[in-house]
Amino acid sequence: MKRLILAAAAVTLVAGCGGSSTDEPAQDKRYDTCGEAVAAGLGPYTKDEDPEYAWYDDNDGDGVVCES
Ligand SMILES: [Ca+2]
Repeated sequence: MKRLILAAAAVTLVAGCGGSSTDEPAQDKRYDTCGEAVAAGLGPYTKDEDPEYAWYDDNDGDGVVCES
């Protein structure tokens, strides 16, 4: 009987540690080009604000990608 209790405690511990991690900032799906991202309803991404900014080329250098 004691062994059963230990097993139950172990399961509880594992379940407690397996919670969803919401610490990481959620990022949008990555596409090859801004055109695809915009077509998917994503963007725009701002420099120093959105991690997705680094994925795309800021051709006009205004600190925003996937503007349209
Ligand atoms: Ca831009």
